[in-house]
Amino acid sequence: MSRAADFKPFGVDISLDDGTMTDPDTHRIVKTSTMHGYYLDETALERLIEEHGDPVHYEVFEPKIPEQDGHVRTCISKLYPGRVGDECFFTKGHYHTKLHTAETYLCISGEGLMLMKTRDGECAWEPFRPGRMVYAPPCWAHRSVNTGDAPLVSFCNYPADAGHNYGDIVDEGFPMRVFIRDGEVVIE
Ligand code: PAN
Ligand code: ZN
Repeated sequence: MSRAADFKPFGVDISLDDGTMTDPDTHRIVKTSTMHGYYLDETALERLIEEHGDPVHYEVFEPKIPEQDGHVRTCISKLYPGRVGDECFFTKGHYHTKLHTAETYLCISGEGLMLMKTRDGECAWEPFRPGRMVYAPPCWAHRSVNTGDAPLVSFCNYPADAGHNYGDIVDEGFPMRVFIRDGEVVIE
């Protein structure tokens, strides 16, 4: 059986300028075509894919850390700016499979907000701006939204055995959506 102490210390380089991790073990690239069903205006999503060649929606860079109790998983999340109709680009969002696990997000660059919700319908949002830490408590699903014109980059940390439950968000959605209308951010 592996002992936690068998895992060796390491470090990674993160570029604060462009929001990337040097030599990540995992680099998840999420294209717009995987976002069907998430936005209010499905026709606008299809148009975006057709006219802009299925742009990258967001990227996640991670070092390899065992998904085991005691470890902390860490990543860089880079969400590109853009709109589907007038709705701001967002990440798919998830509950943690192990529901009673929290997460911290430190915003490195860009602007936006984190939408959060519980299973019993409570919802909240917190602004992201460079240098601001946002805490997603245990039991709160979380989704990042980019309201700006530059990538929204965050440094995230959470218990390594938390797991990700995307399916329930596909079924339930989020009660809040974020739009840019007449140059203003509208949350409704
Ligand atoms: C983050 C997210 C990242 C991408 O690291 O995984 O922002 O968003 P989705 O996972 O919703 O596609 C995190 O919350 N990890 O638990
Ligand atoms: Zn999470």
